[in-house]
Order: sequence, then structure tokens, then C-alpha cells
Amino acid sequence: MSAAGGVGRLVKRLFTRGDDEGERQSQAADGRGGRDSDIGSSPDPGSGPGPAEGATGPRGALARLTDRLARTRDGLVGKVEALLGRKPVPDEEFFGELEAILLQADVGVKAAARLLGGLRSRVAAAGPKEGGGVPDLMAHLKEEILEVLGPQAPLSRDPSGTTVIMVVGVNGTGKTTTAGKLGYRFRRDGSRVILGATDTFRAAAIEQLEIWGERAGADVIRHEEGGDPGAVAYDACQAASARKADYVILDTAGRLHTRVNLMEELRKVRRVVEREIPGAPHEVLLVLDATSGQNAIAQARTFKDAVEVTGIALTKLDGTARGGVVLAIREELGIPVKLVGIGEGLEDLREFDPAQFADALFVGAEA
Ligand SMILES: Nc1nc2c(ncn2[C@@H]2O[C@H](COP(=O)(O)OP(=O)(O)OP(=O)(O)O)[C@@H](O)[C@H]2O)c(=O)[nH]1
Ligand SMILES: [Mg+2]
Repeated sequence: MSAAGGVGRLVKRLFTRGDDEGERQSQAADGRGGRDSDIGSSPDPGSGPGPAEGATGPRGALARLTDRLARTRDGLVGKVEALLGRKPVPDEEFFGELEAILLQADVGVKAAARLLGGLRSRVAAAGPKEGGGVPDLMAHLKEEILEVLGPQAPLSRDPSGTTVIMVVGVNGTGKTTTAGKLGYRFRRDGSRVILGATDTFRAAAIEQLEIWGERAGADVIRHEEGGDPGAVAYDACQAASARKADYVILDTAGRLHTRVNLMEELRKVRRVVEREIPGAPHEVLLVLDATSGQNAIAQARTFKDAVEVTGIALTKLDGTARGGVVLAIREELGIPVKLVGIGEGLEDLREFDPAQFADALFVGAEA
């Protein structure tokens, strides 16, 4: 994909609505995500923040999440229900098949073992019901999933100064999109936001962030392509002080010429913000693509060691049946998932709420 083509496609997709089911499926199949964007339903795409009606209230939020997690729900909870239909008595074969379902949904070996162990104990404690089945098995599974997910981990912020968030990750995971959506969220809450184009690797990356800045109503600090990311970070911090910004969000590069250089550049950006703003960076958000499955775990290990990641933004949960990876991340990395991306629209970024996530997964199930 050419750089210009990438931006062109982005702009086109930002301003069009793909209601056609075939389009959804082909997008999902090629990893571009799936569902229609909510952008097209906004009255005027150029008029800054204007949340789609019904998308932001608690019920609207759950409904949208439920819609976007449909593939994972089918791949995980739907399959467990089908298994229970065939095998109402949870014997060894049942647990074997359940393990296979969990692994297919990318729950990971460790989290799957924990879930199965917990479920076995609950099943043993509950005892058989009349006719041989186990009462409330889906409810037990949901409880176990909630235990693995742990409590909600909110984003850190400095309420009296500027909060600096570095957005890092390998190329294509959704860093720029996440930085833009996050900026929009903060703007919608009345905060002043500066987006820093510290990904100077490609001109298109800078333009892409500028488009998001316009959409979100946030200022963008940029230099030319090939510029020093540390200098952009410095300017973004200076601008934040001058304009009394509440947030600086730095979109960083996903690739440079070698991996080693990338990590060095990220550490450099980090040192700049540490020096310029007290307590910064308040968050180093690692963006992981949920469709990349266990690969995401390997990426997280590399970044965790190199740049002190404080939280994960898990994107493209709408485009995959393998959303169980959220459990693998929690269990294997010990880094909290703080944000989830559930589409390409402005509204499609959520603070990760384990209880709501579980509710969306188990909606309609006999939990
Ligand atoms: N369906 C879906 N698509 C997403 C989501 N987040 C990002 N994307 C798409 O993923 C693609 C890559 O997103 P970018 O934000 O450009 O990724 P990046 O990490 O900045 O990429 P580089 O700058 O090349 O490293 C774009 O087409 C986004 O629209 C999401 O939550 N759901
Ligand atoms: Mg980018």
C-alpha cells in the first residue's frame, strides 16, 4: 500500500459508511476490521466532536459493545453453549473440548488452564443436578472469566497539570487511530488536547494524525517527515505548557530501520517528556491488534522490557473471533488492558470495563 493510498483510503473510510454485510465480512477477513463506522452517521464530519445519538449512554454503550463483540461471542460463548447442548454432563471429554474452544479463541494456555481449573472446582462444589447436568455452568464460566480479567484499570492522569500519554506499538496495530480516538474522548469531556506527531517516519503518518486532530478538535504539533521525534515531543510539551493543555498524546512510529533503533527512539522521546513535564509520561500505552493473536503477546514482551508499558490498548476486537486474547494478555503479561478498540469510528474506543466486557460476551447466554 502506498503512503498516499493509505491516507486516501483512510479519508474515504472516515467519511463513508459501509452498511453492506459483504463489505463487513471482507473487511473482517482481510484484517481491516469489520463493522460499519459510526462516522457516517454523524451529521457533519467536519464539525468536530458530535457523538452519535444513543451511543454513549450506558445502555447504548453496552449495545454497541455487544454488537462489535459478536464474532468473539460466537467463537467463545456460542461454542460453549453448543457444546453444552451436546454434552450436558461435564465429563473429561467436555473439559477437553472446552479447552480447545478456549485456545481457538486465543485465551492462551495459561488463562485456559486457570479457567478450566476454576470451573472444575465450581462444578464439583455445585454437584450434579437432576438428570446429570450442572446448574448454571455458563454463569460459573462468566465468573471465572471475570476473575482472570481482574478489576478495571483506569487511565492515569494528573488532574492539576498536563497528562502525557505515549502511544507505542508495532506498525499497523492502530496507534494513530487510537491516539485520535482518545483525543476525541478527552475533547468531548471538555479537556484541551494536543496530539504530537512523533511518528516522523512517513509523511502520510503525520497527515493521518492531522486528519484525526481535525476530527477530534485537537491541536496537532508536527515537524517534517524524517524529523527528530524527540524534538516533536519537546515542542508538544512546550505547546501544552503555553496553552495549558490537559493532555498531550504522542503518536509514535511503529517501525524505523531496525527494531533496536525504534526502542532507542522511544526511550529518547520518553526522556524528553520526563524532563519537560512533571510525572510524565503518565501512561505508556502499548497498542496491540487483537487479530494478531498470540503474536501480540510476543510484541508486548519486547515493548514491556524496553519502554515500561503502563497499559494496553487492544484494537480491532470488532474484527476477530479471537477476542479471548484479552484474557491471555492479563494472565501472561500482568499489564492491564486499559482501552479497547471496537471499530474505526471516533466513538469506537472504550475504557476497558471487565464487567461490561463479560456482559457483552454472555448476552443471551444462560448465565
Ligand atoms: N476494525 C477496526 N479497525 C481499526 C481499529 N483500530 C485501528 N483500526 C484500523 O487499523 C488500521 C491501522 O491503523 P493505524 O492507526 O494507522 O495504525 P498504526 O499503528 O498507527 O500504523 P503505523 O503508523 O503504520 O505504524 C487502520 O485502517 C485503522 O482504521 C479498531 O479498533 N477496529
Ligand atoms: Mg500510525
